[in-house]
Amino acid sequence: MTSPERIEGHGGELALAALRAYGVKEMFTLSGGHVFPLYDAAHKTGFPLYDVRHEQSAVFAAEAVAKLQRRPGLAVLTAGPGVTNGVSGLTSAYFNGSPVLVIGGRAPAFRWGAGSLQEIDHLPLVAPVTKYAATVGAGEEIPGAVAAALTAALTAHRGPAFLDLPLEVIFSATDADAPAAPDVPLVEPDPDEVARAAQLIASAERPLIIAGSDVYAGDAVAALREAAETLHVPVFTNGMGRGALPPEHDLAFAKSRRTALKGADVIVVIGTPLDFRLSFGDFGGAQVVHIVDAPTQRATHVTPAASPAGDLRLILSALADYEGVREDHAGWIATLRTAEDAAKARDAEEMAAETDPIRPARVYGELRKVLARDAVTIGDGGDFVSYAGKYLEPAEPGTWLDPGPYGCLGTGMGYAMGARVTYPDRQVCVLMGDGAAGFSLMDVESLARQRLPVVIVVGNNGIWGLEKHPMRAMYGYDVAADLQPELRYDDVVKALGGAGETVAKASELGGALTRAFDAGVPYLVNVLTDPADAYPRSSNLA
Ligand SMILES: Cc1ncc(C[n+]2csc(CCOP(=O)(O)OP(=O)(O)O)c2C)c(N)n1
Ligand SMILES: [Mg+2]
Repeated sequence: MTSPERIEGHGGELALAALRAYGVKEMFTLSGGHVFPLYDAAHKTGFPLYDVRHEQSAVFAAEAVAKLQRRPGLAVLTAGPGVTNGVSGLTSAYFNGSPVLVIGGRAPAFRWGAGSLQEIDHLPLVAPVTKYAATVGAGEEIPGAVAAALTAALTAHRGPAFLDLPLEVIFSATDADAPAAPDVPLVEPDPDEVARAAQLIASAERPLIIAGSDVYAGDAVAALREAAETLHVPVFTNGMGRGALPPEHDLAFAKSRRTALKGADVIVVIGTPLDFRLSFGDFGGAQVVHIVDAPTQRATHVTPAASPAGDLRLILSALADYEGVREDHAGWIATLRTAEDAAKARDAEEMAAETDPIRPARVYGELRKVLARDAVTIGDGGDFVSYAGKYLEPAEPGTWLDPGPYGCLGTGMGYAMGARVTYPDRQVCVLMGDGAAGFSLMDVESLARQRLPVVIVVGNNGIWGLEKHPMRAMYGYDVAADLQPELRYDDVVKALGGAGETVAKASELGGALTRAFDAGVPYLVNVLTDPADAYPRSSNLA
């Protein structure tokens, strides 16, 4: 450092100084010479660095950190194949609105086109799935570029950003202006649109809230609760919104969704798109209020009755302060509670059922007995994860990680790494299909070597269940949908430095799960589940 206003060093040092200023606390990476200066900067300053066996896990780990902690997550990927291997992770972050920054190495600019190793222009590949993508042309531009990329990533609607640093830029020493303190703009909602939404909700007879990931990402969980309580509106959740109201809250609902959607006259969708998960915003006769964190998130395929766009805390606090006439919706809430209780009783039976082979419901019944309230659960798979969504009830916000609407298999070990780094002392549990396991299980080696214990529960039905059953229903036969039955994924984990066991009897699940959480190393419980069991769904394409 020359003075408080100027910093000097090689490109890696300048980048890391700016990254720190924006709250980045660790780097996820897989080795590559093009990015050595970033490692050098981290090594010399004790900045935590975690490495993986496939770049997608680095990006997923960065995304988990970003999702859970509401701050930027960083993945550093080498030029060319390192970056292209990270594209599915970037795309998932784009769909999830996660503030992930990928810094790529890049072949040298001074001989661009001459055929350097791993030479490709990354920008056209990543531009459609990032909010900001740029190549940094000179060392002194690095802090400014990092600040611009992270400002874009952190500004609602949040999302990933990408920078690449040509070889001579990242390796050369220079000096530059020190990064300024982050200044992330707040998106101000239109007060008239907020008032219109409040009036619609307050005067509805049977209103209903569906709160999604941006409520957590926008740190608006408390404001959501206040708005729901003062306006007396039942709340359903999806994605990172799950757990926003504790399950025992009078207004928290999960199982009576069908009754609620059928009966509601006003449906308030907050912080989640009107996509396939919400019948594309078509709820029959009900009016829709769509509350989003930025104007870009407004649906273009439907016209809601009102659609306030802006900082969700501001919008939800304004709803909570509504002073007009408010209904108590007591009859409507009681109707839903009756449906909810009946569904819960059915679930409880399924979760206790003693079947041979084991059905997924029982796995979750046993898991619920050993999971702590603040446990982080991660879903990576098909039907097995749909069941996790149905039977697990996150008790606290920010404890449930699913892949989001992009639906990318393979998040498992990366998300687990990000969750473990975030919460060194909590339970971290990955619910994994046996098919999904193939994408990231090698990264158990990364977890074991870096002493990052997690529990992995595999629903091992020997098939790509979510594809096999629909294909059979559609064609009467299936192809490319079988996996090796009863494969010992626990032995794979043992070979990689973890531990595990196979469970074929329901009565043995409890003991295995207890051992898994006590193990202190990555531990895989390989549960042989019923291949005949298919998750009931209306639309079967995934
Ligand atoms: C990267 C990727 N490839 C393929 C798919 C399509 N897909 C969605 S679910 C699924 C089956 C998952 O099988 P498994 O993990 O074994 O879970 P199961 O349905 O058997 O419980 C597949 C192949 C996808 N979503 N993402
Ligand atoms: Mg399977």
